[in-house]
Amino acid sequence: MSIFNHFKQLTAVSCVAAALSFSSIANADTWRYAHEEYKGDVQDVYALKFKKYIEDNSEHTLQVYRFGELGESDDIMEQAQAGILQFVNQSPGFTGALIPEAQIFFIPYLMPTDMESVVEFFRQSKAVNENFPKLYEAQGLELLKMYPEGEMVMTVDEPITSPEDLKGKKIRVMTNPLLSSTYEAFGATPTPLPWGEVYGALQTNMIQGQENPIFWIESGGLYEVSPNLVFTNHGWFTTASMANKDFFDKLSAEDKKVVHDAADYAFDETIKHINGLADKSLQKIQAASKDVTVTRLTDAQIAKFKERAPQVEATFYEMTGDSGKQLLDQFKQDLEAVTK
Ligand code: 6CS
Repeated sequence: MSIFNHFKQLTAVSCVAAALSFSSIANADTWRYAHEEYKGDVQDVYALKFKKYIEDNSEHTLQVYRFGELGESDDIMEQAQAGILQFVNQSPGFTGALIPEAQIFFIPYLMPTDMESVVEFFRQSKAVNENFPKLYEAQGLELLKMYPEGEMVMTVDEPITSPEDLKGKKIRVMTNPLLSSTYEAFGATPTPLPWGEVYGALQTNMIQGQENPIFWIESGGLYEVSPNLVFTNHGWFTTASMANKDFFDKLSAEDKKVVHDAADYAFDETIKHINGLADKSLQKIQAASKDVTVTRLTDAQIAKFKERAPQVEATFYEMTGDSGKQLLDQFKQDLEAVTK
């Protein structure tokens, strides 16, 4: 081969290489993902594992925004629906206005109390993995995962053991109407507030209690201003990660797979993280404050709260009609499958 031809061939090879690397750089996007919690919290663990999988398995990078960086939960949902964010993690506790059926998680005493059954339920449930994605899709969202964060615990200004003890107490709830019905049924005065206002409202006695998983009571310092923890066994804090649907639909088949696989990976890693987390957080709280009390309701005391659950279920039907009924039937079947 003449020097000239050799040079031509080399030039062609480097042009192809340059074009290939240019095209992969051109396809390398930075995606934005916002969630509702602080550094090291459960949603942050999920987001960082999701990021790791995406970055290890594609050209793309993920920018994660935590609570407050882009606003409250409702703000990040608006930004995701508008396509300003590609991904958002919003808990059903705030999604009730958009998707009334998402309030199903607030029917008290529906979920089992042991973590193994809860996790199996999220893995296997047809209601969670087949019905919910359609409901989110109707709002322009590709549901990636619903996952549990921890069992709900009430914190109150004094230890309580019955619905009568909650009379006259303003208890903060996330902003979904069904959760208000639950606390009304429990004998309290429900007070819906976005997260950013909860600590201050407890501190100034505008409200006398709230509910959340223990890791959050520890990480948000809620025990400092609401020190009486009451284990009622009435439900699990559930959350959900999702993508803007227009964005997702335009991805290549390969990228779509990476996104869903990243959600599976993040789910598994998050479940490992929450295993034992409640106990560790309770120990930290007890080491940090002498004012904290822990009340674990007896079965008889729980029965007094539980007997009020059917009225909340009736309200769920009123709020969601046939679609809610179908979902709840499926939900119950799925729960039976994992608890029997
Ligand atoms: O109570 C809340 O509003 C918050 N609780 C948790 C566990 N995560 C985020 C949410 O905003």
